[in-house]
Amino acid sequence: SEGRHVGRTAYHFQPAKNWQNDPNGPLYYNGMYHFFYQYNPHGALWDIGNLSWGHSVSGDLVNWAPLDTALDPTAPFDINGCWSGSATILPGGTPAILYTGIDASNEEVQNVAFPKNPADPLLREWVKPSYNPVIALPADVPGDKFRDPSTAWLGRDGLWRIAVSAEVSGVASTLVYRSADFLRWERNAAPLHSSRAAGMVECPDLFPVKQHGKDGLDTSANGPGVSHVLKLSVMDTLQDYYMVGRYDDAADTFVPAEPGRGDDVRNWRRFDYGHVYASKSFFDARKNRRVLWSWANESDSQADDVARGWSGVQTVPRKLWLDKDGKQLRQWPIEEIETLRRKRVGLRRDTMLNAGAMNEIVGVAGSQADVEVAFKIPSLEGAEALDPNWLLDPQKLCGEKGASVPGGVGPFGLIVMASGDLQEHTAVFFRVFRHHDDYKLLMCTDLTKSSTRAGVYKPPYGGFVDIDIKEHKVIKLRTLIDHSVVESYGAEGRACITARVYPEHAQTSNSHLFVFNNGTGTVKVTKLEAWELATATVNVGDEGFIVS
Ligand code: DQQ
Repeated sequence: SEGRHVGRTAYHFQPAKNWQNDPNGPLYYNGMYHFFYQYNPHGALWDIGNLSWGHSVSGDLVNWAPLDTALDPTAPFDINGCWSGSATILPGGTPAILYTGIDASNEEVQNVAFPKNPADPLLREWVKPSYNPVIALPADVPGDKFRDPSTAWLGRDGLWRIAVSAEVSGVASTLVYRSADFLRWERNAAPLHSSRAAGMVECPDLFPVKQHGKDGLDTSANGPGVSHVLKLSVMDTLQDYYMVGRYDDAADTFVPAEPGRGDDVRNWRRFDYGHVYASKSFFDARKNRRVLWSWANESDSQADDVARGWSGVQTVPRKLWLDKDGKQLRQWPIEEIETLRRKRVGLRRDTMLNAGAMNEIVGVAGSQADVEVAFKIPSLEGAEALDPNWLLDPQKLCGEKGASVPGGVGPFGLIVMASGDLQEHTAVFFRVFRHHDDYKLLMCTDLTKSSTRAGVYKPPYGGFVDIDIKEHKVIKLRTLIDHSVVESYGAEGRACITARVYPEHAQTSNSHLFVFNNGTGTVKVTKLEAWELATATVNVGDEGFIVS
């Protein structure tokens, strides 16, 4: 029906219909990418007792073919739901899944599952051995607070480790379990991380990153030149946070690179300042990179979800690596997305944007595009002074100083998903502030004008970009526009903002795209390229899908 297609994305991962949430068990096996996800096969809403693992396969992380669900709540150890978990490639190359089952007494336990036939390139069927659960609920953990096993990694002692989220005697903890055989797991006395401050965390991810270069590492890699990243999803804010640090596999300890941020995860760094949660990474051995998936929920009403018949998308898979500063991660859409680029338009090199400039980018469909733009700031002189209070709440600052509020250096950026009369538009922009002898770069995605519809969550999103702006006089922005998704990468992947938008005009007319400057100081667009993107084949059936 027509309604189903409103806001449906063209190249973000979605099942054909129904509800999806967390990314689960991404893996690369025998030339094929597998993606699993929290899925309700019975409807468009999350349903506590009805979660299965949806399953799709791909040769390129862009085009996906749907398969039958991989895990369904059918056994005593998961009869009330197959919740989130991860995949691990075992020695010999066979994958294993660890996931949380909600058992017959409504308690969270950890289960294992294996491919029924490892020779099947599609890994269609998964077997849940009857000896499950492999990890029962510990006595000091409430039945509803023990979940989300990570991908396992091997220590030098030859034992597997996994991280599991739990609330232990009221304290949000990331527990580590060890195992020699993947079946019998023993809990470490000390958690990898714990904090009284933030409440329950979910979906822990611990993975290594190279200190130099953009290549990824297998999850078990460690040693000289390797740092680790601990990522936790905080229920309280529904945000993902990470910390870079040193993981010691002898003691199973994680020492943060930025101890000043404390143990309250809410003060750690963010992958994304927008609307994403429950992210999970995997090592892509095919291209030697670490790839991150994240769930972006809908921001309209449940009634809308039901009417459409679906809910939830995944962000574009992102390559992820450690910045030279040893503290922040950089993210970039996997290069395969560029295979969707079709018609290309550009702006004349070195176009000057004076105060109030707003140049339309014509010639590409504004609702399905990939835009890359570089802004050169000739002078930082006019930058507004930063009120120190603003440092605490960049999101609020993005609201108070929106795209229409003139500044000194900025706001400049893109206006996307705009109606012809501009009544509806989403602004993605930067603004530079002077802060003592230094500068701060703010990045925002402002949704307040994104739709004329009421009952839609339309906040301003934003964060400060960790970059030395005196050195980088060129600020780059890449925005992926996909009907109801505006996914932006600021300053070469130093800050990301993913937003969901529901403009009314998109149902009947085209969306417009602009580059703008609303600062008093001129900025120069040294480069602007925009591509219309083709529609990927995402779970629309298996015609044309070739198994190599
Ligand atoms: N969603 C899953 C849980 C996880 C939560 C259930 C995070 O396993 O903790 O659908 O979104």
